[in-house]
Amino acid sequence: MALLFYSNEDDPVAWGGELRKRLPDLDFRVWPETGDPAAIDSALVWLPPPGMLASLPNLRAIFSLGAGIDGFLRDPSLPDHPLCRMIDPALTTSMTEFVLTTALWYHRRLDLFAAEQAAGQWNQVLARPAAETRVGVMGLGVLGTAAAEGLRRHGFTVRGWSRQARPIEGVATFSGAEGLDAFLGETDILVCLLPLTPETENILDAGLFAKLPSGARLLQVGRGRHLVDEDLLAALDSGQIAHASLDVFRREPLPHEHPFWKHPKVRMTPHIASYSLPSSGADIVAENLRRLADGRPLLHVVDRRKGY
Ligand code: NDP
Ligand code: OXD
Repeated sequence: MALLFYSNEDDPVAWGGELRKRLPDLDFRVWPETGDPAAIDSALVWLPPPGMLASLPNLRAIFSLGAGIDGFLRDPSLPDHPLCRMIDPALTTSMTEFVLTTALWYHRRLDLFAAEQAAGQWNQVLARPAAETRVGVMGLGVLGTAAAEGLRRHGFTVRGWSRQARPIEGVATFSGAEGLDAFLGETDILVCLLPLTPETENILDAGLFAKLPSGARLLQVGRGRHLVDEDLLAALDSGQIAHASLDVFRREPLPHEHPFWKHPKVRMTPHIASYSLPSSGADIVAENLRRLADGRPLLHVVDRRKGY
């Protein structure tokens, strides 16, 4: 049986090479050169066109090249086979780096100095110790926990919020709707690392911004549909949010007429906060292919009822 690869963002040659190092007999096929679709029993894919997976009659497992699987669940024809998320040390490390870099950027007031430079002003504002900056991470899963631990190691005061209670050493953790206000109330830099589900869609709205201390900063690395764009623009205008760093957007690439592009209090990156690497990500895919062949349970299967 064969593995089908599809992605517009990931390199099939690199992935095929790394997987064959681990599974020399692997029949690795790259869309659209699929050969007989009936020979394909697993798929390693990112943002496949709707209906593509349903067209494979003998498919038994779907492996996502990314951590967030909301795009898969939007396909009404998605077959009911195990859907496994990407858990890769490189993906986790690159997200921790990005969160830490951005938190440090805000902590050292580089947003302020960029604005002062644009205004031709020279003001020496010194940063307080990192422990006086409170960073709140929404979502304490694989990526959120690693980011919270990285922030704590650096000396920030770290808070975290999840659906169920997730204790993390040295981090003040909160959970559920009942814990959200207390979590937000003492968060100077808010990091969104939630999955996109019906419960989390539009969660970053005016009501949530109002619960943060005035002048809070936002790092949005979850999914574009977490954020109500107009509410962020209003919060930036009022100063309730002092600055926002956005890596994900409702439409990607973000259309050029969108006000975020030129907003002086917005810093954009093109959905690059983190990424998996074939050299490390192939370990988990190869392990799951072995498990599939042996009939053993697969790793990192998405709970479709929860949506992540
Ligand atoms: P996980 O599934 O490991 O963790 C998700 C976390 O979110 C869990 O702690 C979960 O709570 C929490 N959560 C889910 N729903 C709710 C809710 N309704 N209320 C409160 N907490 C909730 O995901 P990952 O850490 O692997 O990834 C998180 C997201 O990061 C991805 O889904 C994707 O959207 C985004 N991402 C962005 C990238 C980028 O480059 N910008 C790259 C990779 C991922 P609990 O622990 O209780 O289950
Ligand atoms: C992911 C992403 O979910 O890159 O892995 O957004």
